[in-house]
Amino acid sequence: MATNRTFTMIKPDAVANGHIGNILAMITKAGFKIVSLKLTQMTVADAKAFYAVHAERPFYGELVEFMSRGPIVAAILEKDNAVSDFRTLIGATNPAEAAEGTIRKLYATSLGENAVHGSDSDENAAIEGAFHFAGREQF
Ligand code: 3AN
Repeated sequence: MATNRTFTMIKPDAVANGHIGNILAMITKAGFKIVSLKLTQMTVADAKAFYAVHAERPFYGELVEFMSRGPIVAAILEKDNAVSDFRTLIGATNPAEAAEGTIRKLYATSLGENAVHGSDSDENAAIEGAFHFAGREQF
């Protein structure tokens, strides 16, 4: 059954480059309600666990190093069709291929450092949200 929540992170590149406010504004203007939100930093162990699904990929080490190198903004977002609509709002994984007006087109710097994460399924949205937020932090 489709749910109406997705999980996102504003990644260390976009936080370091001062884009938190603009990205949150794009998210809320697109109709997403923020139901959980925090500035946090993943340890290397956290990033390894979060991206365990990519453990066999050649970019895993680089991804873990990048995602743990500085603060991120973690958030759970609510909207009808949240997972799919949020993937549309952020654009393609590679910013060079991202559509005009998408968050990655505007703020991502490279394929590896692509500004934002968006869950790829309802199941992963629930797992990823629970990874970062206790039940009492989900409104
Ligand atoms: P998406 O974030 O669009 O769902 P995934 O799940 O394929 O993309 O990849 C997860 C993350 O791994 C990406 N956001 C990106 O930071 C990184 N990544 C994906 N493919 C590559 C690659 N070929 N080289 C370096 N990093 C990559």
